[in-house]
Amino acid sequence: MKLATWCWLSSAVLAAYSFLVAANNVTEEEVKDEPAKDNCPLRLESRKCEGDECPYQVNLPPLTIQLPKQFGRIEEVFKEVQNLKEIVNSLKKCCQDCKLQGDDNRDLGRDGLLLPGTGAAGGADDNSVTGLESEVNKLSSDLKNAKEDIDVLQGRLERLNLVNMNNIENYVDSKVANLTSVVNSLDGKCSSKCSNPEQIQSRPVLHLIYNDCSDYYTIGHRSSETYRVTPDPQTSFEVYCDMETMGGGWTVLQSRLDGSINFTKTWQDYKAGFGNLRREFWLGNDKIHLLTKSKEMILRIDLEDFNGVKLYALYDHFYVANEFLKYRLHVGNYNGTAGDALRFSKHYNHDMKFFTTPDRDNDRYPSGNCGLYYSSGWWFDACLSANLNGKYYHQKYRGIRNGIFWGTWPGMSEAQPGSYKSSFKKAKMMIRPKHFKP
Ligand SMILES: *[C@@H]1O[C@H](CO)[C@@H](O)[C@H](O)[C@H]1NC(C)=O
Ligand SMILES: *[C@@H]1O[C@H](CO)[C@@H](O)[C@H](O)[C@H]1NC(C)=O
Ligand SMILES: *[C@@H]1O[C@H](CO)[C@@H](O)[C@H](O)[C@H]1NC(C)=O
Ligand SMILES: *[C@@H]1O[C@H](CO)[C@@H](O)[C@H](O)[C@H]1NC(C)=O
Ligand SMILES: [Ca+2]
Repeated sequence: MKLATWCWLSSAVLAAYSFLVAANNVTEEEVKDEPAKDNCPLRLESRKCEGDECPYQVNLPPLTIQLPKQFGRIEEVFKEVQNLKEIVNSLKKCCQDCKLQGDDNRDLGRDGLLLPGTGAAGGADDNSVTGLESEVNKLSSDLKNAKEDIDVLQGRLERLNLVNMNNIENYVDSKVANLTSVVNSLDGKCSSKCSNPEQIQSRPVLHLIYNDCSDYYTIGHRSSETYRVTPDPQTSFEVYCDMETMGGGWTVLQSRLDGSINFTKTWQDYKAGFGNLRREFWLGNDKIHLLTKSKEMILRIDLEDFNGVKLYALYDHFYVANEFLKYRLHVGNYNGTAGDALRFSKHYNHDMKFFTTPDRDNDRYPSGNCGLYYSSGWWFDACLSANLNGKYYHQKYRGIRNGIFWGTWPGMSEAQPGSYKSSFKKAKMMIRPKHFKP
């Protein structure tokens, strides 16, 4: 019976609607910064006092965080959605009443579609049936309108994207990071304008925050060493900085050079990082996430084989998502000499893949765990055209290709199955802000 179909339709619309509202979208939102204030908002003054131990007072500019104005509108949208839900509910109830009525009049009912206009053709029929028909037609068009309204609202919700707390968190983080960098840059400027020139000698050391190695480079540190970075206001940790390659300022994420560290590790190990920063190590997925989240980064991969051939790959964008998103990899355009093994082909592409470890299968290989098979934690596809966390072999090896691998290396893919496979002497992954100029 057609009436039953409409009833079903209305509950389907309801179900679809609640699914859409529940779905969170992870698209990131661009946030525009206001133009910088040119005068110096940071003031350093000494209070009037005797003796040489005078207290200082630092006035920091107030921190105002403006949330996007669409915030107000999301509430509106929720209200509208709530109203619609009520309308759909009442339609549903109406529909059920109609069905009961329809059952009562079953004997008078007809087969076929109840379209507007059929009332005229069925003029000979009982009045109550015609009335019922037009009521049902009205209901069905109301329902159609409601569905269209819901579609429109769904579109608006998707555009707002504000259900996602990550956006807000990123926005606030970027504001705090910006304020910190403004304070850092004012440190030098203000001292010359401060009221008492005697204070310049004794000016207090402000706590400066270095997001990554490029900030150390900027203030004049030129030796490749370990430094403490603070990519996120709540988190700081040691990293190794490469201040030589291509101008310097690189934060090193991974290094292989002698096989002293076993890279067959668990999800938890790859999350926290392991090894020795001055030798071989994996910095850790949480740290890599914070470093790549605080600024837009580029990635450089340096490789050296046992014949002394050195090549590199450069990606003009590099981002690793958080653990909730399984540390999904995002790489930009390739440039370099080693070949684009991260995006080798349609079938072997590590971009946008989740991180997999021997104990956590997030890869695209349905019947097994690539991380377990290749003894590595990596952004496996099904399975690989690159794997810099494979086993360290000191020479050519046979069997499963589970060594350090870069599929576009000259001669690398030519080896026949069962023949000897070559590995790498050195591998290194490092990042630097995209707009950094050494
Ligand atoms: C998120 O939004 C994008 C476009 O804005 C869309 O392509 C994608 O399917 C949405 N994802 C979900 C889970 O709704
Ligand atoms: C901080 O924000 C100002 C504008 O408010 C902008 O000019 C500047 O480039 C930002 N700095 C950083 C490091 O993002
Ligand atoms: C590396 O660690 C894995 C897992 O603990 C172990 O199975 C493997 O034997 C180790 N490899 C070496 C060379 O020690
Ligand atoms: C690749 O990098 C080199 C050196 O940085 C640069 O000169 C060249 O323009 C880049 N090529 C592309 C296609 O980006
Ligand atoms: Ca799998």
